[in-house]
This record gives sequence, structure tokens and C-alpha cells, in this order.
Amino acid sequence: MIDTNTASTGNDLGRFKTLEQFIIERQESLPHSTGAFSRLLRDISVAAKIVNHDMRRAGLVDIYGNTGEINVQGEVQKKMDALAHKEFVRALKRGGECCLIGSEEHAEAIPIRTNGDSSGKYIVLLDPLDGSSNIEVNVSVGTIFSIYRLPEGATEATLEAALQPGVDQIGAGYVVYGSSTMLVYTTGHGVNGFTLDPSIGEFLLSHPNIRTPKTGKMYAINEGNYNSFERGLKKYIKWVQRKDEATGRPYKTRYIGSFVSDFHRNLLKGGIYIYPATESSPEGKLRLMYEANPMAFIVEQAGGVATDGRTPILRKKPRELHQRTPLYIGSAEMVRVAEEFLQGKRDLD
Ligand code: P6P
Repeated sequence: MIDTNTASTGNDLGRFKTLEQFIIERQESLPHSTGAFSRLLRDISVAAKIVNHDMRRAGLVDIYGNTGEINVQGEVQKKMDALAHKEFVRALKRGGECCLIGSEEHAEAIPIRTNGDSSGKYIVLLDPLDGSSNIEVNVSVGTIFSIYRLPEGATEATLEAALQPGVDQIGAGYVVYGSSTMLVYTTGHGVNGFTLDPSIGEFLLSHPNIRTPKTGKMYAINEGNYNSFERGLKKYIKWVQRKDEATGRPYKTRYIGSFVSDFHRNLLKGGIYIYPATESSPEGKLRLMYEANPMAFIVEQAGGVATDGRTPILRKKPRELHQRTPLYIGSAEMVRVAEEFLQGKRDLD
């Protein structure tokens, strides 16, 4: 007779909570919850599984390379960028909870009408596949999403309705397609990470209540742009490179060229990611609405900090869908020190 209390198969997946179980549990704890937000998260997770499937075989079917299009960013659009965009739009349209999509891969916001009206009450802004130029060399990439509620009284889902400050997000998350595929998200009640088990096609709760270390010893920045950094940042870079046992310096440089991957490592291990204003990107390179804001929501929920060097990212007033911002994000103590150098409150001793 098998004792089902102790017997365990090789993988005993039953001991993990699935994303769907987690979402429903959280929904039941929210009064007056209709389930619409839970269904929206489910729709996003379905698209993530499909993109993951496409990604894992990109080398086997002709989805490497370029579409021949130039996207709104003026960058050559990768086939996987276009595929990921299509999968997320399709999943959100099918789910019916979303009334407007803003995507890095589409110049204008995309109104979603269900049954002839825009019945959904959520706005989703996303970077369908960040870092996609890394796919062809098998380096991890990611999806980033940000969720807002259609403002009270808004009669239709317009771009203006989407241009809300990051502090008004009701959800944010990312998917990192790495050595394993993980979905990490927050709804303002902490940060939780789910690892995809492809053998059963479920995201399983592997990283409950993620807290990011107050400090760290890794910094992620493209030092190829050093000569165009502002003075305070140049001093900060020299400071992190100086030997000092008390603070564990010199710090290590870890720059993958894929924001989601650099962010995820820093979230778990401690560190700072910096994409400042540079000569070629005077406003910075990262996008406020669907890169900086969602990751700022997540990092603050995990105990970290995100600023543009002077202003908290979540407090910035958006002007347009694709606007860029300088970004300093990660462990609170590391961002604080960087800001002191930027603001001239600190100097090299
Ligand atoms: P650079 C990818 O294109 C991206 O948006 C981020 O994922 C990454 O951190 C950054 O740009 C890399 O930019 O200028 O250092 O190549």
C-alpha cells in the first residue's frame, strides 16, 4: 500500500502552486473582485507560453533574422519581435479584458473592441520582446508588461487614458526566457516568481515574496558610452572600481545587453542597472511606459529603488507612448550612492 503522504515521484510537481491557483487565491482575498484582472493575467501567461515555445525553436524554423521592417524605434524589426507582438495582441484580444494595447512594436496605441464595444477595462503596455537581437546568439531575452485601469469616467480607450504615471499601475511583470522561463509580477502586494515547467505547461510558484538585497556588488552599464556620461556618473564608475574592502569594491561588471536579464539577476542577487543619457540617446534608451515603469513598480515592491538620476521613475509624468528616460534601478543603497554622485553631493575621496 503506497503511503501517499510520503511517496514522491521524481519531480513531485504537485507540491508547487500553479500561477492560476495563486491568482485565484489572491483574487478571493480581494473584496468585490470580479475575476476580470485574474483573467487578464491568465491571458498574458498564455501568450508568454506561446512565445516561449516559438523562442525555443527559433533556430530550427526561419524566425531568426529581420522582417525587413523598420519599427517605430527606427530599429530593424526582428522576426521574433513581430511574432511576440502578434501573440500578445492575439491573446489579449481573445481574452476580452483589455481595451487598449501599447506596444514597442506598434507606433500607435491599439484599441481593442470586443463584441463591437471596448468592454475590457484594462490597458496593457508592453515590450513584447526586449533584447531580441540576442536571440540569434542564444542569449536570454524578455517580455515586459504594465497594466493600468481605464480611468473612471473615460468613455473610450484612448492613448491619453494610457498615459498615466507609473504610480497608477495596478500590475506589472516580466517574462525572462533564459536557462528556464520565468514570469515575475506584482499587483502591489509583493513580488512573486513562477518558473515554467514545460513538461506540464504550467508556471509554478518557485520564488514567493521576492525581496531584493539592500545593496550588491554588481553593476550593469554599457561602459562603451563612458566618454559621453555626465561628470557625476563618470565619478560613480571610478568609485565602484576602487578597492575598498568595507564596501566590497571593486564591484563586478555584469552587462548582458538584455535589460530583463540584467534586471532579474540584480533583483535576486543585488545590483544596479544603469542606462543613462548618452550622446546617441540624450533621453536615455529605455522606454518609460513599458520598460522603466513596470520594472520600477516591481523593484520598489521588492524593496529596491528606480530613478532617472533625480526623479523617481514612478512619479514621472508621461508625455507620449514611446518616450525614453534615463534609468538607475536596483538595490536601494546602490542607487542612492549613484544619485549622490550625479547630484554633486558626493565626490571621489
Ligand atoms: P546597448 C536592448 O536593445 C535594450 O533595450 C536593453 O535590453 C539593453 O539593456 C540595452 O538595450 C542595450 O543597449 O546600447 O548597450 O547595446
